[in-house]
Amino acid sequence: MKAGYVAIIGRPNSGKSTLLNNLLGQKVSVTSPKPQTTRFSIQAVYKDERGQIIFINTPGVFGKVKDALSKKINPITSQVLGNDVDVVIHLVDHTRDRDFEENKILGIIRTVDKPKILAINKSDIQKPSFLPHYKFMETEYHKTIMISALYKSNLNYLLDSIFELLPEREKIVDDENLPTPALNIDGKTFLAEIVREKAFLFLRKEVPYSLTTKIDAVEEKDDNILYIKGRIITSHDRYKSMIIGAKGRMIKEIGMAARKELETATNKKIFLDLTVEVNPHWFDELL
Ligand SMILES: Nc1nc2c(ncn2[C@@H]2O[C@H](COP(=O)(O)OP(=O)(O)OP(=O)(O)O)[C@@H](O)[C@H]2O)c(=O)[nH]1
Ligand SMILES: [Mg+2]
Repeated sequence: MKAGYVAIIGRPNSGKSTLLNNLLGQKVSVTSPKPQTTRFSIQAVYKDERGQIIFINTPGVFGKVKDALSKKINPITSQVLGNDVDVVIHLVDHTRDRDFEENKILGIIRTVDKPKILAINKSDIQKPSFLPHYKFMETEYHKTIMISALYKSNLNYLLDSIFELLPEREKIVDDENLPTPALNIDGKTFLAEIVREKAFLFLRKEVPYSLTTKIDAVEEKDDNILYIKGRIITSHDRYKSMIIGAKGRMIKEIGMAARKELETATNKKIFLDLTVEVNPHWFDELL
């Protein structure tokens, strides 16, 4: 059989997490319209009769790194590529101009001597398009594929192309009874990510970047109810009041959206108890 590690690399917001989720057919990585949603690399297994692919999703590489959070997040992609990967997927968004940020990624990718696929995402959008800017890069890649990660178009062709490039090898992980869809995060981290995703969706401007989320307890009560206790931790008092919102409306909205999604995913009734606290040093503990 074929087996190997496949890294998904690209600038923030190009659709890497959306692509991973839709390749797998289940959500393992949170997504949002805001850049730098993903903060750590997530590994997940795809398998079919041809073999096994361990996808490694990465956080988007920022062009200009100024803040403490980006400084922690930006090197992750280079670290992933420093390990053994068999194929690299460079995901680009043709609806955005190819600027120095994309060149920075290209620079990182050029250091890797492995087969590379240029996947041009968001093919469902016609305008604006900077397609010629990306087509120009084609010669550096084994293959160029137009896809829509969101609408799942051409993903089968992308998978075919990945399998073609992967080596013949035995299974890398035992994929029969994986406890969580993603290999390197536990259940509580996954729940915390869902809450963080909703915070990214509802909160504006810099507020999502001021916070992280933690799940402290998950208890199963007898009548199919899951009791989840979580915290949103932010760096400043002024953000805390924005996260809570007038009359507690914002935190309620975030909690409700997270609860709905978790109920669908687990098929259980969820009781989600969310509180907000301030800790200016939460960056230090980031994975
Ligand atoms: N129209 C369209 N939108 C897409 C497509 N793929 C992703 N998106 C949207 O682009 C935005 C960013 O998607 P993500 O998957 O979070 O992007 P990412 O590359 O993981 O972003 P970071 O984690 O911040 O690096 C979301 O609003 C997605 O819905 C696509 O094929 N077509
Ligand atoms: Mg992402």
